[in-house]
Amino acid sequence: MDDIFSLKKLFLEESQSVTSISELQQLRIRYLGKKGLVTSKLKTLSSISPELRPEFGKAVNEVKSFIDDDLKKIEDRLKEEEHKKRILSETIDITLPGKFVSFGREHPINKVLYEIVNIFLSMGFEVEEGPEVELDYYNFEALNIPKDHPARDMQDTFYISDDVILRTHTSPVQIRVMEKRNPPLKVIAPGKVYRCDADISHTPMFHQVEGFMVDTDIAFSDLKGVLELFIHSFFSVETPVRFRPSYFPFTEPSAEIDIGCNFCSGKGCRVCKNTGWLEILGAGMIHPKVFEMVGYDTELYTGFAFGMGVERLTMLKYSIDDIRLFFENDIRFLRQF
Ligand code: 2U9
Repeated sequence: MDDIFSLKKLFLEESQSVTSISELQQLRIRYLGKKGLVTSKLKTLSSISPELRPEFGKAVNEVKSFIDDDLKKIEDRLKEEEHKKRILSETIDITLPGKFVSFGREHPINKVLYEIVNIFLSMGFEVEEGPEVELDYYNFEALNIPKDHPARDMQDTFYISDDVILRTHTSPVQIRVMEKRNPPLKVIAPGKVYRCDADISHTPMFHQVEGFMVDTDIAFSDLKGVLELFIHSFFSVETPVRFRPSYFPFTEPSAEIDIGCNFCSGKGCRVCKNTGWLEILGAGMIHPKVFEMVGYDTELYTGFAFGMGVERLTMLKYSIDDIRLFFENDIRFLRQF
């Protein structure tokens, strides 16, 4: 009987130091488990003399239910403590500043590219795209660019192989369109182009929007009207426009189009090299040789074509003096547009 009372005393001592559910589990096994201290006492019941057995049995069962009850109480207390601890650790300090979420935004080049495309869409042009890795035939040959033209030089064009290159303009898109479809056509070709060049105003990859219109009686005046309308929508209705004679192998006659310098209002400055004018577009009437290459009747059809560099237009619109800023991915620069 003394053993039983000291077992209860031992339990009371040991249960004091329990601080977690897993320790409590160990304690339960130690006392009430199959080979536990209390269970082994119950197993000795048969070896006790019949007169003492009821009293002994009663005492062991009392200690057993005492330990059982106490274990439950400790378990409730530990669970309550753990719950409180968790609530405390999960407390949110609503006075702390929120986490900063950084949003991306449209790149200024894409923004201006879509702006240009939308102006032409509003004039009824369609958008066509084509491959950036292009055949020499579509990029040069079909555009009446002769074999000895400087643009064909290794210095200016990225060659993949003898007859495969990275397109140097989006003009091959228009050749492909003309090969597939017949006039009337009113198409723009926006996209990336590649030229072996790098300085303050040139990068090896840049964006162009080219366009063309072909029908039975397209005149130079149509070209003039469309491009003036474009310039006045893109810059402002006040912007002065000037057509200047030029030369391209794929157009005849050809012109370069200038706008009044918006840095000095035409007075002459460093940006316009004291001319008061800035070149923004190239254009002309599509050369009959180009029509012949795609099998169009040159007696029946005429057309105009034009081309512009998106980086250059963006630089002029936002007074940016170094093209490389577009490709450095400095978020402080990109955020301004
Ligand atoms: C076809 C026929 C003719 C497209 C044209 C230009 C003039 C031009 C430059 C502007 C700045 C290229 O990005 S830039 O360096 N482009 O000056 N482009 S006419 O003429 C075509 C196109 C397709 C079938």
